[in-house]
Amino acid sequence: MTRLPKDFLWGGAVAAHQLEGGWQEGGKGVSVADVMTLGGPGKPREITDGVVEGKNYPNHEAIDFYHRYKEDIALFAEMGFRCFRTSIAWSRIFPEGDEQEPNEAGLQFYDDLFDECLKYGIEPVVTLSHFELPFALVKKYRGFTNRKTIDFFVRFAEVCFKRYKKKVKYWMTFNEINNQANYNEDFAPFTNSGIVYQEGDDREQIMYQAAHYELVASARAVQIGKTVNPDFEIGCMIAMVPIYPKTCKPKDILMAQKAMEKRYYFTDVHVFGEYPRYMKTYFERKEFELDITEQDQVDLQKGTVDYIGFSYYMSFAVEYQKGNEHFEYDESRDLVRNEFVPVSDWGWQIDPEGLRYSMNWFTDHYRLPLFIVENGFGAIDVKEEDGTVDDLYRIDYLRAHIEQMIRAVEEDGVQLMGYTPWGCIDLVSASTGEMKKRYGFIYVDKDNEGQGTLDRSKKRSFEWYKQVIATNGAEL
Ligand code: P53
Repeated sequence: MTRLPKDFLWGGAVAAHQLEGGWQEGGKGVSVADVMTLGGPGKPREITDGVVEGKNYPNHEAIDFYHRYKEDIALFAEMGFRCFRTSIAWSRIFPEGDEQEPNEAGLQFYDDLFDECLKYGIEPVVTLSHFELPFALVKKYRGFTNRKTIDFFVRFAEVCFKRYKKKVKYWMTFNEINNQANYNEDFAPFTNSGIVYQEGDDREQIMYQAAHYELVASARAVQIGKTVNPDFEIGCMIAMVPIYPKTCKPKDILMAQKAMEKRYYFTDVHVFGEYPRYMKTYFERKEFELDITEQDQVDLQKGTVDYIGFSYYMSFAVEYQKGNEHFEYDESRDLVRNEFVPVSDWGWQIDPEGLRYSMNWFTDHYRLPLFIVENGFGAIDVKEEDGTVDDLYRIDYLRAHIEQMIRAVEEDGVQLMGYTPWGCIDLVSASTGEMKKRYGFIYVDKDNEGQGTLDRSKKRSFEWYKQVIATNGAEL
């Protein structure tokens, strides 16, 4: 047997907007995910100003989990899931985001969903904000660029904590809060924070301000959560993409170190309740004027997280460019190909050892338990006539990563709570809006254009993962 704990949380992960559909059911409001069209590899999703007639919005129907969740959870139970990570679609609970009172139909939906999980002994693991900001908050307040949005989030979090305090123990506040470190592209600032940039904006400064309000909102939510139920485990959620130096030239090493700071300082604030010195000196040098009050600093200190939830798909590499005197990192400019690892069809660099490296890196820096809440391989699957999919490539990817994960626990002593591979059932890709980029153990019959029966069928990886769970990772 492996040395993973007996109660290790094996499961799977999804996000409401990527599978539920039912975008107008039960009084749900329009979310940021509802105004993003279909994109593709190298073709960013268009962000429209509201829902525009005639465009393809893949999240509107998604895989119709809203109506089919019982069937899907039965399949998760068959695989032996001990937990199921999903998010609560904010705009089901507060359709416009700024209401005083929550929407009962939305709350009831998640009561039913969590009951269905608990029926099988599956522990819900819940993300509060997973790229699902009510779109009205974007229009009326410019999303998280506005301090008022802190209060809207905190109200939403409090309602959820109170309502589900007996059903949900594991929480996360903001999904992949650090994606927006990539502020020169539109996708991450919009999905993380509801930022729609205007001409002439200082994109970087605006991003740091919005991220600050989110960090404060997270800390205030943690404080409230702990009073609602002291047994809650509330974590942050970081997109871990370790950044390697291209070579061992000292300038490449420094470049990678500085790039890591810009992508991961978010974790320092979540865990230590204060900004690291390198960010304070950076803000000073750039003369950013950020609204960070004394009360914010108190709140950050009082609302530190219990664990680090993170996603891991790939690693990056950077190279120092002449003239970059301060080793400034621009994710849309500075990444280079790492020729020592293969890439997926979507250009993601596959690097299982990077997972072990990341687990050590987090533990060395923060000394908190970790929870791998996303990992997986987005690939094009071919469905056979009998409905099966021979996805050996997915099994290979997951096996290689689980091997490294177990080595980090057994050989490096990392404390790990669980592992929930991404998109355990096929769903809409976040970055491209495609159905074709599949992650699931369960195939869903639907294509990029929205055609298909929505029928579910088991892939080869279904039985494989079931075995992995049954043997607690011993048989891969
Ligand atoms: P898709 C970028 C880098 C790493 C993870 O991604 C990312 C992103 C943004 O897409 O997102 C996470 O669907 C995210 C999920 C998402 C999943 O990774 O683009 O938390 O919502 O679906 C996979 O292939």
